[in-house]
Amino acid sequence: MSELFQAVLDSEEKSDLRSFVSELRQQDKKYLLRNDILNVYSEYCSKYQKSETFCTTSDLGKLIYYTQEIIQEDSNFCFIIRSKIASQEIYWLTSDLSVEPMTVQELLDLRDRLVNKFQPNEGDLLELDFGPFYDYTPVIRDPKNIGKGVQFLNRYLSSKIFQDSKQLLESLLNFLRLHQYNGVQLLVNDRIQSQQQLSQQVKKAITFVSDRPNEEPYEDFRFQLQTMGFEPGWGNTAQRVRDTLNILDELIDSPDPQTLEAFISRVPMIFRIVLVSAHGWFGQEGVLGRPDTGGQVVYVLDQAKSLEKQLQEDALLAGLEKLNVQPKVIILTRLIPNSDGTLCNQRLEKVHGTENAWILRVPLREFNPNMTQNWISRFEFWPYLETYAIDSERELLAEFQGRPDLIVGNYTDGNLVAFLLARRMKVTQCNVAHALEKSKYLFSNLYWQDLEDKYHFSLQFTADLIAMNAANFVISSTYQEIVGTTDSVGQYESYKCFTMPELYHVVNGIELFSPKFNVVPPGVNENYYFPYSQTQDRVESDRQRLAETLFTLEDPIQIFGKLDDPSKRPLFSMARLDRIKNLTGLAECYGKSQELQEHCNLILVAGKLRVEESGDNEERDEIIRLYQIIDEYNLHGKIRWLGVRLSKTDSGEIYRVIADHQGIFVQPALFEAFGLTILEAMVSGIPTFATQFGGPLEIIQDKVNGFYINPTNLEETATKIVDFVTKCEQNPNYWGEISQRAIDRVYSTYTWKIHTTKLLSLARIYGFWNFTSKENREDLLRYIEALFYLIYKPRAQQLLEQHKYR
Ligand code: UDP
Ligand code: LCN
Repeated sequence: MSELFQAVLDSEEKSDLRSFVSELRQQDKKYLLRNDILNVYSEYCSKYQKSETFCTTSDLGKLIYYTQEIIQEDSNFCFIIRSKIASQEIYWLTSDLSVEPMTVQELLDLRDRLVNKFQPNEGDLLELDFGPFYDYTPVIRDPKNIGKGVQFLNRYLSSKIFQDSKQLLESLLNFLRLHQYNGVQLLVNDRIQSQQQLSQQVKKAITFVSDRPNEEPYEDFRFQLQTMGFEPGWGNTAQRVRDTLNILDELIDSPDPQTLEAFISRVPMIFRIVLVSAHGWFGQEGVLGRPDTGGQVVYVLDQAKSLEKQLQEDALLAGLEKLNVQPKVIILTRLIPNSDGTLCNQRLEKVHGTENAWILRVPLREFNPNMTQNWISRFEFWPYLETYAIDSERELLAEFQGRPDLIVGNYTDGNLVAFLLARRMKVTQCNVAHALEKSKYLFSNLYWQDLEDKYHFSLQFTADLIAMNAANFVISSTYQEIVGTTDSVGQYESYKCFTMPELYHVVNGIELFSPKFNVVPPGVNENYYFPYSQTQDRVESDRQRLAETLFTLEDPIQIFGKLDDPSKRPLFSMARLDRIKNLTGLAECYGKSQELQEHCNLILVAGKLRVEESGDNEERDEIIRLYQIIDEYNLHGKIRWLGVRLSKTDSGEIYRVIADHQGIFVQPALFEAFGLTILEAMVSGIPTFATQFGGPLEIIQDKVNGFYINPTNLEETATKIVDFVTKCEQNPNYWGEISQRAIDRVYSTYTWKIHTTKLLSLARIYGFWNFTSKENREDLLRYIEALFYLIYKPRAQQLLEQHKYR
């Protein structure tokens, strides 16, 4: 039994537990989440006049602190206790205070009973368990190392080389033999036939290059190396070749994790990358701010540019200049024939500022043209993905003149397409979630049937399970995206065990301790987003035009509101108008605080101004709500709402203009997976107040380079901002100090250079790992395929039938 439960039951606190349980019985809710539990406990503490110390430090207090959920059935309770990150224990507490452990299956049955969907006949429901497939792969032990998969894998692989050097080095040799560029053999040729020969020849080659001047170009001694068994790819100069060979020599003689990583990171094996971002309006202009089109597009576009640059640098350093290597990055997205003035109906578009990065748009197969000719919400996109992947494979093979070396999926749909493509083409698959919807919508799995018409979560969650398990590696923007924090469950963690009543039970949906998980945060595009003080890079006419747009321009088509006093400090936010972004919450917080209104104007860049212009349910609801709040709190004269679609250049300059006015950026989302606007605001030098729920908790260090807010507590949020403003008014340097620290934070931790170097290093290591262990994955992939064909496909087909009549 849980030590905490035991401690409570064995002490005087047993009677406190009894009284607390009786409080629980009074609740209307039968399913309490952590916040509800803490509220009941705090009420209990005040009702029974418990001391502060008792409430927090008693065993009962600790038990409550770690309890994530309590479910009541009759007069009994199920407690889900998460005293450690990424692990949960389940207990059944009966009315006479006896405690029994519960199995995951019992918990899922209980949840089903709660919503009257219990299947009484054993065996009626499919049970999904991915656990056994991870039994033979190494797993991380300490939860704090979750997300550092590659470090772990390097340690594991190098120790295997150490223990079983013959087999792994043989494997390494075969791996090195594999690499070619446009039919030209790289690294080693047929002269090296065994690992002993490899070892001998490496030493010989080191002696040979050591006698040459450091800077001598590789081409000058290429043929001598060739006769020793070495082809291009070791370096561009004698020094670089020597270094690479030395690293390999060390790896063969005394393998250690750093040497393995250093060596594999130099292997020229990635030249062609596909980034799949299937659903949205993917373009370079005029697409951001639409309901499904936000950070993912920004992320993928910037990542493509940065990857291409890094691949070029790597190819040069590897000595491949004469092979005329042209790394290519393709962003694969859907072609939208009715493209609303964007280029989304164009098959191929070059990514600005690159030599060989492209947006390749593949249309959906013609079905009901009302659907396939237009934008389709991400919640409705599922039926088209399989044929889309098949068509895309053909187009990609033609564009690359061969197979890609890495496929990166984005969001559930892109990850599913990445899985289908990677499976067909036998390529390394990487997943990026951006935001997993399951944790965004409360109880979305338990009540999936009620939500199905609108959201089709049965397809989305099945696709998530498929893609995250199939991926060779997953990159997440934060640690908590994987396993949350001490008091909140991670996004991936929420797939560990859950019920989809009457569809399936997931008893082990993902191995969170798998080394496949790696935290690699994105950066910010420094050409567009840079500090306001970098005046030499700013265009004065843009500054003036955007200042006017923000504060004074009268343009009722795109701008709502006229400010009584445009010189007040701007409280600024920019986001898509969806419910979770909670701009309406920010407006309400501002509306309720007279003090905030006295000090600041509220300026929002958000979606559209008119319901009739929106095709999205949530956006429409938010528009209506925002107008209601403005009227209810009479915010006329204090608020500006810009329903504009900004170009990249303008969106960068807008932040800087806000910073010129010593403004504040607020990100009030109810949950934010990462939050690129936070990076953009911070690098521009705006002190930023961001939600404490999600990624911002890792981006910002509270009160050092920004501030956390709890967007559900409007009064506290307003007070925090007012306190900051007051402090700035008292101390003229304060705003500048926070501003500078925000800038420093981004440059030290969130750049695309850091991101792509890490990503490419991961791709190489996982490529090697995949090569050495591939036979172990086939059973997992077969299981996943069964899930795809037996669950996903029939449901997608049903949805397609519904689309016939749209
Ligand atoms: N954005 C924009 N115009 C808008 C709303 C958002 O240009 O009206 C951009 C914003 O600058 C940022 C991205 O869209 O680059 C939003 O990314 P974030 O990660 O903050 O949120 P998401 O929309 O992906 O949930
Ligand atoms: C999706 C989100 O919801 C944001 O939190 C991220 O910043 C964005 O994607 C980019 O990853």
